[in-house]
Amino acid sequence: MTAAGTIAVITGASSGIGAATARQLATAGYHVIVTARRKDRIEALAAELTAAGQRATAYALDVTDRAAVNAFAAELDRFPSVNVLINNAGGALGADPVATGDPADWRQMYETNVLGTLNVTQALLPALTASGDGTVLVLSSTAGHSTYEGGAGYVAAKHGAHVLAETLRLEIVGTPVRVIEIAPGMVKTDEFATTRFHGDTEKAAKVYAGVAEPLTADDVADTITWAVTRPSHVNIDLLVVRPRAQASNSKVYREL
Ligand code: 8X3
Repeated sequence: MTAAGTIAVITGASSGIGAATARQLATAGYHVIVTARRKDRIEALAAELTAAGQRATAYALDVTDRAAVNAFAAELDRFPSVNVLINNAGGALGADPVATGDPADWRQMYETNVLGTLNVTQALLPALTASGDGTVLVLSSTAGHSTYEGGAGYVAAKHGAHVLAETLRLEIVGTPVRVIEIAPGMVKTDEFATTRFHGDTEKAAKVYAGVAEPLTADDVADTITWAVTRPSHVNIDLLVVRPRAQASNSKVYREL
């Protein structure tokens, strides 16, 4: 897909992988529509990109609020077409065993990672199809493909996101919309682990302790940008990306 004149919507664009993806897609020539709950953050990001001569629009959005998502989709009518949707909003809450995990964390993770992706994908699919050349990208995780101790709530939610992507691809084959899933392993961002541990920065730091080079938000944004900018007939079904020091979710090399 060529970027000139095309619109890419990015959810969860206020930080981490979402913000990095917005920057890289804007650099690639897309008009990026950056959405997240934190209005100040996405407005600052859009202002930064616009000041650099790129095209960016901010729209405050909670992907779990279906009415708000529908209103957002209606707002997009003022653009000639919508070509790319990056479903990035989501994340982990808690790392407790099944025996003691907090159901509220599990519910919230299902809401953001699965229903949030469902809401935005359903609302934008008509416009993506009408564009004649659409892309739905789901940012899942290696947690969407295998499990690990303490991960069940997040793993279950990311398996849900994976299934959504895989099923949608089956259902819409023959339409001009492709469905891409990117599944990153360990990515060190400002917020992922701190959010997971409800603000406990010590526990968050342990996730990356001794790991030479966890992936960065830019590394993942790079794979997203690569996948989205392949020619339209090329569908990267699933791309799994991990740091070299991580062989599986539970097999990580640490220099301690
Ligand atoms: C992040 C990967 O290993 O923390 O999506 O579940 S992991």
